[in-house]
Amino acid sequence: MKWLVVGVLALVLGVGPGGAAAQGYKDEYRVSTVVPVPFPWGLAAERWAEEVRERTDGRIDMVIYPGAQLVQGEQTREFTAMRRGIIDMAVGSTINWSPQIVELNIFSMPFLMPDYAALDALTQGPVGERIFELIRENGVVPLAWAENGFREVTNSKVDVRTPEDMAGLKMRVVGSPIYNDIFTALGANPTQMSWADAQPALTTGAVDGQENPLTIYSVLKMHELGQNHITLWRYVADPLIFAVNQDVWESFSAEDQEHVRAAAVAAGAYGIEVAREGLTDDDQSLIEEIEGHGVTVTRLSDAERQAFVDATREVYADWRERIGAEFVAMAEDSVANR
Ligand code: X2X
Repeated sequence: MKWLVVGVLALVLGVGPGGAAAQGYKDEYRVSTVVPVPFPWGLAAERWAEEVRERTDGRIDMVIYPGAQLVQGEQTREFTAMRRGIIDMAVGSTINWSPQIVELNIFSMPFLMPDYAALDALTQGPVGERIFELIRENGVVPLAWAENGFREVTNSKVDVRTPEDMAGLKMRVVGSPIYNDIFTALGANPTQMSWADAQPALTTGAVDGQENPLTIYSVLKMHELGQNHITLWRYVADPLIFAVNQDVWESFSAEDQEHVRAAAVAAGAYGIEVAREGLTDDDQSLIEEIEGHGVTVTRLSDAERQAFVDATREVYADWRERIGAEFVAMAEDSVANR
């Protein structure tokens, strides 16, 4: 009798020896992102879904829900919703998940990563490993990295070359309190809001400025929203993480788990490539294209950049304690030895 019950249960759940696992699969897996195609973030997510569909012969059908719509646009709730199974999967920014995992703020430490090699040294080294471990401990399975990018500061009022130029600028900032601290230290007037609220705020001029990768600036045509002053300062960069709710992950056969992981790794490599296009030392074409719209792009000398570093040192020191001094030291080592 007992074995009959177990057998019936296995049938209902579609699991058990021989792995008729596909029977237990959902018709659709809901994947959360903040921005859609053609932003590099959306392209990475779409590529993941396409590769999974191909590799699993359609057994796993992933549908992208951009705009953080599965959490009503509140992107800082994405991680919790994925942990609880309200969202099956996500390609999420480290910024948006940092309210739940404080160590993710490492990528928001002002001026920690001067270049792409530094960013790679973190995601591909012990810092990245530790972050994946923390995500797993939180009931979510992380698979691979992609990239939103270095976040440059833009506004509709002035060329920003010194921290003093930012005095009183009304800035939209993202959902980790470290951003409020950074912009307050620089003398600006930061307001935290979701991406859903940021777009109308920029359109109506309710805020003077914002900070985001130039791929976001360019796809959104922010020059048409009056964001005519850009300063290249590479103060922080947010990587993206491909992840799956743990129960969903465990419902997949071992073979399909491998397909989903390999597809994420491939989509991540592609996502990083498109996120960097036109923004590297060798290829500045995206920056030049933006300048072609009459936008002023301010490039800081080392000394000028140092003034911003100095102005945010206290924030850095404060967040070193909050994130964990040992972990921050590990990151600093990785950057120094890149
Ligand atoms: O809200 C933002 O600025 C965005 C789109 O970059 C993130 O989700 C972190």
